[in-house]
Amino acid sequence: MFLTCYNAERATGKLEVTASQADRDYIAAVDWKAAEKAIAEGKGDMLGGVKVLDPKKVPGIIYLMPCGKSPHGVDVSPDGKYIIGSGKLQGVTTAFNFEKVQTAIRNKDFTGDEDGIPVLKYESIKDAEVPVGLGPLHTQFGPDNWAYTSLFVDSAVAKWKLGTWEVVDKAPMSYSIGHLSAAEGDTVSPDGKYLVGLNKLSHGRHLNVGPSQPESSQLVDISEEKMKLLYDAFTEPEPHYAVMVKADKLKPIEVYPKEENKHPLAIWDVKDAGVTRNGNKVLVKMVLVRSTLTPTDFEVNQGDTVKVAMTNIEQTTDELHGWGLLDYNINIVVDPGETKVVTFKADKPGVFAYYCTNFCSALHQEMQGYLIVKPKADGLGRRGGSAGASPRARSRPCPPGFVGPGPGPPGHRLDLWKSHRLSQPSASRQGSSSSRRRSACSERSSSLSGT
Ligand SMILES: [Cu+2]
Repeated sequence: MFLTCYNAERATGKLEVTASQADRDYIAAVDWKAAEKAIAEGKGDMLGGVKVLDPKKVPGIIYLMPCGKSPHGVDVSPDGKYIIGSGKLQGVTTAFNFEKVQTAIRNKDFTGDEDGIPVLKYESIKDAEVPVGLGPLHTQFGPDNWAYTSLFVDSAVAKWKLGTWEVVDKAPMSYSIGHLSAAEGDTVSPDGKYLVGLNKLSHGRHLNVGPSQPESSQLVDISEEKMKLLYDAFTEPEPHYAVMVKADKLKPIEVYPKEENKHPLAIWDVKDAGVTRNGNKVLVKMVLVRSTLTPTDFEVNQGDTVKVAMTNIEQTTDELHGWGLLDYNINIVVDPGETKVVTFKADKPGVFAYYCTNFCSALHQEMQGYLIVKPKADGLGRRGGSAGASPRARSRPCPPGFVGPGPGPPGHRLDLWKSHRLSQPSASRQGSSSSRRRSACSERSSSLSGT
């Protein structure tokens, strides 16, 4: 197993100076089978509860291969013959020969040690320094001994051949490239055909939308002698070690099978949905299925601890549902066949909409309900009621566009609230809770009819 290591100086302080004193950093070659054997033989010291092998006490488990300063990646060729690594600011990448590494270890061909770890002689283990270009970071592989190295400083990908060490082509990247991913290029049988250059710094390639710049990646055709840029796409920031595999290798499950859901709070029938109270703890078992969240509303008392266990009983591919309760900063997604639980303290009184936050059908927006949190005491010192289906549930005074009152931002979908705010005179917003509710209803219907 190989890994890069840098700051061989163990320097601190001004690293631009202090960590650049030595000629080389290292690639560490770990004989993990020897390490495994040492552990089996009872070697190793317990450090903070973890068993650690000290190379000084257990020789033969790790060796250092000298490498250009500040190396980034280290990659092994598909046939296992070569180890490729280089300094981040070099103009060459080094191909080390694995057989030569093993021979050097056997012959104790060392130039010294670092904290008891033997350093192999560079000249004895390298096969070639390949002039790929400036800033080589990572190497991926194709069929027929082709290798592809990302060049951070040159902003390019170099194509070269293992064995002959000939650099045959360079594909410019429109940004500083970091990692790269060739089709199955990290396996013993690379597929060739495609390569993706993964961005490190896009340097204004895209429209500036703020301090954080969009990141991009570029798809390159590597099926022919000359590489060809095919496509430029956006990507998540800082992509690392992406792997490209053939689509037919992917066999994910499409839903969580009902029979495998052993969640103690899972329910599969709307008749089992409901609300139970134990002291000030309220448990809501909820069913999520197109196009209803059951129960469609429930009441709790201010201060209650509310646990909502929701089961998405769909067994249809891609039929995810969400449960958003905006005013309590809750928004979770439940996959088909999955049960998820959310617990919160109902500390804000009012009526709050909860709704499906994952588009699921034509009635997706209608898939919503209401949490009613009764205030601790009204103006006359009377306390709110107990948990259960609300009276409103039995005789709905409002259409689904109902806007809840409440002291904070109204418990409502943002789009509806926007239309509400735009058209409602401020005076009516200061009326009583019930008049606000009524005006919100009429407001909603008028805004609906107006659109
Ligand atoms: Cu839904």
